[in-house]
Amino acid sequence: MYKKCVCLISLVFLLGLLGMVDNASALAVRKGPYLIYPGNNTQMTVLWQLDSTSTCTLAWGLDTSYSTGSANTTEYGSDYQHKYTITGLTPGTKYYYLVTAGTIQSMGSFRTAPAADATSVKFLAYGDTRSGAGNHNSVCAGINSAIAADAAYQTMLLHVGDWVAADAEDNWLLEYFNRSYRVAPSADALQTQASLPIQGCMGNHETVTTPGVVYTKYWPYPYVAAHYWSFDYGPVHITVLDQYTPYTVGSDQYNWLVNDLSSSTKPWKFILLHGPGWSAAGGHENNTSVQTYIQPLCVQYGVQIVFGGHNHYYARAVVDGIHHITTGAAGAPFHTPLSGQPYVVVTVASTLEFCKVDIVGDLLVFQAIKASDGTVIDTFSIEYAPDTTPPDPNPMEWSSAPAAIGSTMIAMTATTATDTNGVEYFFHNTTITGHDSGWQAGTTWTDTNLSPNTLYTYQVKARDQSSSHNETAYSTTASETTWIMGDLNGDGIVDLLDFAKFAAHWLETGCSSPDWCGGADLDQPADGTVDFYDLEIFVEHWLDGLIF
Ligand SMILES: [Ca+2]
Ligand SMILES: [Ca+2]
Ligand SMILES: [Ca+2]
Ligand SMILES: [Fe+2]
Repeated sequence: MYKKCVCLISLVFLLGLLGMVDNASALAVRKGPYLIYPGNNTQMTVLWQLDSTSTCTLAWGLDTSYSTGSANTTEYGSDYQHKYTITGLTPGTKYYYLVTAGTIQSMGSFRTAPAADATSVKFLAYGDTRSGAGNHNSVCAGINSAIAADAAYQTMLLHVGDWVAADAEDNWLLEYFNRSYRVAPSADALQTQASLPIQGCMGNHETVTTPGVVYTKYWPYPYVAAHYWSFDYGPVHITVLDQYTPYTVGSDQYNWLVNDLSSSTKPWKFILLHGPGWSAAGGHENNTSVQTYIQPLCVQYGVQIVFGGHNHYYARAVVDGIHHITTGAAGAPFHTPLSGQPYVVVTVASTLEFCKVDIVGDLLVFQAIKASDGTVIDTFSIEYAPDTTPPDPNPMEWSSAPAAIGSTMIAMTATTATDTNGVEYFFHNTTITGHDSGWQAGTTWTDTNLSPNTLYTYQVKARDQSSSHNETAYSTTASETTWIMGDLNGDGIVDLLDFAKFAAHWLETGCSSPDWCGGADLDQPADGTVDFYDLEIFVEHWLDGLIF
């Protein structure tokens, strides 16, 4: 009994000692440092994860003296994660940073996003890294070589999703953030992650196990909702979609997308999603929701490229001038593309690859690159033709000048204008405020709730639906007087002809704007019924307009 106790106590003591030794020596970096571009060109977010608690220091600067600034960080959440957004940086500038955790030092560098008015930019894209950590590491070796050959590619790396096989801790640890691959002489994936903000979307594999939970933990992008968001990068606007949250017409994501694309004034617009609308099958079929809901918006709002993956090869389809890229060969087991698929112009099977985009002013050059040797496996260019001309005619013209159609209504029609990017019209009541049409698609507009027997003046203008919204000059002004109260036929006198019309609507209900039961619902505001209240007003105005 005594012996047993001693043994147990010794064992417990020994275990405790081991634990202490373990705690003291085992501080290690589990992930990162890696980067997220938070959408502001004077900022960069640096993230890393340790395996135990430690206060860390992040220092940064224009060289490896890291002398511009520094900050201490403490972990957030419950899993030894650290995250710090450096602010006050100069756009388009390379910075070096150093993370110090205990005796461990991890270095990296990044380039801030270009100035908002920059006209040139380069960036990279890849996807479907998934369970092939070794393959992923090889692709990163190719990416690192591309940056070594042209430092201007140290900007950002888009990821089209399927980062891991399943959204579980072990997958993220052993797959995307795997630290054991050491393709000589360095760990290439770690170097890529420490050098480029990775701007990604969610793939279907990130919905496996815990849908998006661990994904969001390691990639806390500035989501608008669910996992969709957007950001500007120099002359580029990138919209990141979440295909595992509804995006059908009328859904929150769809409405956000319409607003996002229509309000961006950037010349270059790209969409990042996982499952492409047009690809070469052999793995997954085309995503018909992208075809139905996303493609029309690409046409309408001038999206030039949709980046996708899901199929593990490179492919390009061109539909109505929009390039649908499948860049899904950065790690996962290859699929074999089928030939003869609609709109597909290029497929490259069984080659680890990534994409390079090089924009100089109005010219974009795209290259798909074989990761192992830098060979160009596909290339195309897009010339951006900015819309600088307003619709025709300019100034805008009247098709039908404003004409009263009641004592409270004036209707008018603009000439149908033409523009390659579509036209919207704006009718302006210059007499009183609050009576403009707002931008509308139709050429006809009726101004309502006006005062009887009052002169109103109007102008109309048009604009195109390009991102620059070029406007025509206003038309000539045109004026019109509303009919006098009780004059239901507009001949200027309240007489028996009007009474006949009034009687025809007698006791009618459900009168509504703009007609108000032929104008017989006279009370102000009209109550929807032609009754004694209206008759009283009609009688009050009997023979108004008659000149004695
Ligand atoms: Ca135009
Ligand atoms: Ca009349
Ligand atoms: Ca009434
Ligand atoms: Fe996928």
